[in-house]
Formats: sequence, C-alpha cells, structure tokens
Amino acid sequence: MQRWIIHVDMDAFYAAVEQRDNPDLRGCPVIIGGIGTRGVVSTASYEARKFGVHSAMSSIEARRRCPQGIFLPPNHEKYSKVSQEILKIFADFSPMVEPLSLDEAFLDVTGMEGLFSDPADIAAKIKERIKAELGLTASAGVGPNKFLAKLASDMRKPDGLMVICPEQVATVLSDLPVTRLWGVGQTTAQTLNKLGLTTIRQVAQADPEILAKHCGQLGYVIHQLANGQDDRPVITEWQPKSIGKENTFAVDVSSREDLKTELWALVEKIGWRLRRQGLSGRTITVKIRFASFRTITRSRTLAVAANLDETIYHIAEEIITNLTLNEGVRLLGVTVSGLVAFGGQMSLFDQGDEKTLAVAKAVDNLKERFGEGAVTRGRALIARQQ
Ligand code: TTP
Ligand code: MG
Repeated sequence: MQRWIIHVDMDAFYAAVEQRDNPDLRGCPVIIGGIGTRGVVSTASYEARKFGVHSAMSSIEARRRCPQGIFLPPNHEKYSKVSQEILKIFADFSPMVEPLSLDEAFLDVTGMEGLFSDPADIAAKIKERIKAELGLTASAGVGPNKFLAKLASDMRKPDGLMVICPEQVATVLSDLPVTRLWGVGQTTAQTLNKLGLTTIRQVAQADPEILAKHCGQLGYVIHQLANGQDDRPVITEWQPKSIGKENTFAVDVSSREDLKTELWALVEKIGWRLRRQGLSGRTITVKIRFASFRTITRSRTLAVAANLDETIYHIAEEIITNLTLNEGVRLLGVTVSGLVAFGGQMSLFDQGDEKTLAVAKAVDNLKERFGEGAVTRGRALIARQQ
C-alpha cells in the first residue's frame, strides 16, 4: 500500500499567535525575543523577515536590520496551550501523530483514502480547521515518507500546501543542495562538496560505499534519502525505556550451544520490536536464572545504538561465552535499553553495513505482511527443527 505522510508546520508560530491576539500587531514587523542587548530572536513575523530578521539572530543585529520592529517577550505558556489545540485537530485526522516541537508534527495517513478523498485533501482540511478554529496559518507537506513530507511543507511557506508524489521525487530533489538532506549539516556538506557533490542528484548517483567511507553510517542514509527513500516510521507511542524478552524453558538448558540457539530466537523478536517502533538501544543486558534459581545479569554498552539482530546477538553471545555454566539454565532473558529514536538522529541510524540493513529490511517487510512467526533465520530455524 502507498504510504502517505503529512508534515504540518505553523507559520512564524510565536509571532503569529501574538498577532492573532492583538490586532494592532497584524501586518507589522513583529519580533519575538531579542529583548535587551544579549538576547536572541525566537522568531520573526513574515513582515519582519523582509528586513532579513530570522530565528537565532542576535537582538542587536535584529534591531540594526529592522529598527521599526516591534520586539515582544515570548509567552511560552500561551504557545504550549495553542500547541495542545493544534494536536487535538490532528487527532481528528489520524491516530498516528508524531509531534516534533510545539509547532510541527508528522501524521501518517496511509490507507485513509476511504475516509477522505486523498492525502492532499486531508492536508487541506487540517489547514482549514487550524485557520477557522485557531485563527492561525500552517504550511503542510504531503509525501510518501517523512523526509519528503517535511521538505514539501517548507517549499510553499507561508500558508502553503505542497504534495510530492512518488513519481515526482527525482524531479523535485535533483537540483536541491545537499544541505536539504536530513542530517547533513555544515560539516557533512563540506565533506560532500570536497567529493564534488553539491546537489542531491549527485549524491543519489554516488556509490554508497564511497559516501560511507567519508561520512560513516550517515553515508548510506543520505544515499537513500537522495533517492527519495526513507523508511522511518511515524512514532506515536510513548517511548518505552527498554525492550526485552525472556523465556523460561520447559527443560533446563545445559549446553552453551543450545543456549545460543535460544538466545538468537529472543534477539530476533527484540530486534523486530525495536525496528518497528523506530528505536535503537545502546545497552544490552543478558539475564540468566540457573536451575538453583540463582539469577545473574550482565550488561554491555555500545558506542553506537543498535537495532539489528546480528549486532545485538553478537554482544549477547559474547556475554554468554564468558559465563561459567556449572548448572542448567531455566530462564534466559535479553533486554535492550538506553533507547533512542532513529528518526531525526540519522548518525545513530544503525551500525550495520548496507547488506545487513537490506536483509533486515526484507525480513521486516515479510513479518509485516505475514506475521512475526512467519519468518525466522539461522539459529531460530535450527531450534525449530530439533
Ligand atoms: P519554526 O517552525 O522553525 O519557525 P516559525 O514557526 O516561527 O516560522 P516558519 O515555520 O514559518 O518558518 O519554529 C517554531 C517556533 O519555535 C518559533 O515560532 C519560535 C521557536 N523557535 C525558537 O525559539 N528559536 C529558534 O531558533 C527557532 C528556529 C524556533
Ligand atoms: Mg513553524
């Protein structure tokens, strides 16, 4: 099924709320923040942006560029209340909403065509309701994934609506600078420029292995983004602190090899849950309860968060290899904690090479379609045949 994501971002949010609440400010260059000589600008109304004032600019510079600007202190409490109202409107359109900040969120509207005519129509209705009920304008972007939806919402600001259909992806992306790729800041942009890559088209056509050699894991990610691919899910749930599984055996396990087979079965389930929720974790803990009920836990923390079965298994297996097994094992558990969402933090995307990622993705797709039990690999398969 075609995935459809909407990204909604309010226009000049803090300034727009102030202009809404005080008609005297409408049409004026309003600058929020930047009070005093040491402050910085939170945001500026579009009237003030014409003078070159923008977020994060020092108040001195803002005053120099726009002496007639109306400078106001921010009222965070008020903006949070408005933000709650916006979220309520989103909830009427999709159960899958991921707020990114007070004024922007992703909505997954895949498969909602039955309720509304199409994703662009949903985005238009959201904008209409925000305007009618809250007296504010928002810009919306619609696309087949998060990256493209966010890119789209920025293209027609303010009060914009932009749709990027799958077949338009190459045309839309090609000539944009590499800095428009998610996760590419000044440093990565410089690295890419040195490789002769300045446009997204050039990154899309580059060898991902070469990109990875110069940019690490991010290289694989930006190659995918440049080709319009982005599988990150919209994360709605409250993030769990850890994801784990344990198994009490019908008969105590006494051989280390059998224990490892059981370990792989647990790890496959945990890896799948992590990836499904868009999470990876840095700490891997193995819990073992012996026949005598003596229980031990051993943990290891990785430098880079992991969510691939192979990586988690490799660490947990090492823990088991180093254990003394004097008696049978009645319970084995594995937990991954120190969780981070890999949405937004691309450098933590994962630690595997592209082939491992591709295999994980293929297996995950099958599990999504046919159920978790339908696909198992390697050690788990051996466990079943025995
Ligand atoms: P943005 O969505 O980045 O900016 P905006 O809504 O003011 O303008 P637009 O989206 O139309 O370009 O940020 C939302 C709010 O977050 C903004 O109104 C004020 C606050 N903010 C800061 O306080 N400091 C900052 O550096 C930025 C970027 C935003
Ligand atoms: Mg905004």
